Amino acid sequence: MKIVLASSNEHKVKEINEIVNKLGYDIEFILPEGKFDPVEDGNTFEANSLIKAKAAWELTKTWALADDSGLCIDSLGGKPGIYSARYETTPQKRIERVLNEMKNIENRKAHFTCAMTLINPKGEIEYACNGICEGSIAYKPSGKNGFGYDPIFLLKNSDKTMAELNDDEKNEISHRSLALQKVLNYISEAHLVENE
Ligand code: ITT
Repeated sequence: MKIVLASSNEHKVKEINEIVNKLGYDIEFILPEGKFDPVEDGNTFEANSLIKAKAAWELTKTWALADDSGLCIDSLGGKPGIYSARYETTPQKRIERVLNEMKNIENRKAHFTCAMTLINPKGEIEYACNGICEGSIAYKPSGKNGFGYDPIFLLKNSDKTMAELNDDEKNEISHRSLALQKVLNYISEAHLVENE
């Protein structure tokens, strides 16, 4: 089974295909051909996830899954939140902005969240869910793996950042992985594809 991932983020599709392969599902996620950049003007992760899933379905008229995700920091009132990808112009600058805004703040509690929406070939919402990964904001970046805010996201009950985990370790605990496992369970239980 092929599912279009409503995204232009190659890190996401790589992570998602690794998780699917590890769990033994006969599913391949592929990015839409050409430029995929729908206007994400929703007020929530769920709304933007639906916008992206519908845009991918419009292009392909086939199964489409969207992942809208981001970093929410308690002391910043949930920011960068839905603006995570647009908080600054480069990943490096986004990290610097967060560290600057958190400079004198003691409560560093934060979480990654991921809202997934699966659309069927008729263009209907087949399934939607969320995944959350709890942690806190480090005082400085560390680690080279992953992407985005991973180098400043300290995992709960650990002294490691998300970027210090290898791919398998991240995929065991990430917000994306937790949401994706719910989607895969749904696909399997609805017999849309057989689990190998
Ligand atoms: P698409 O919309 O094309 O899927 P995007 O990167 O713009 O790609 P989002 O709108 O969902 O995706 O924004 C997610 C941003 O949140 C992403 O660019 C990162 O900055 C951050 N983010 C999401 N998941 C992350 C993860 O696992 N590790 C680190 N940062 C993450």
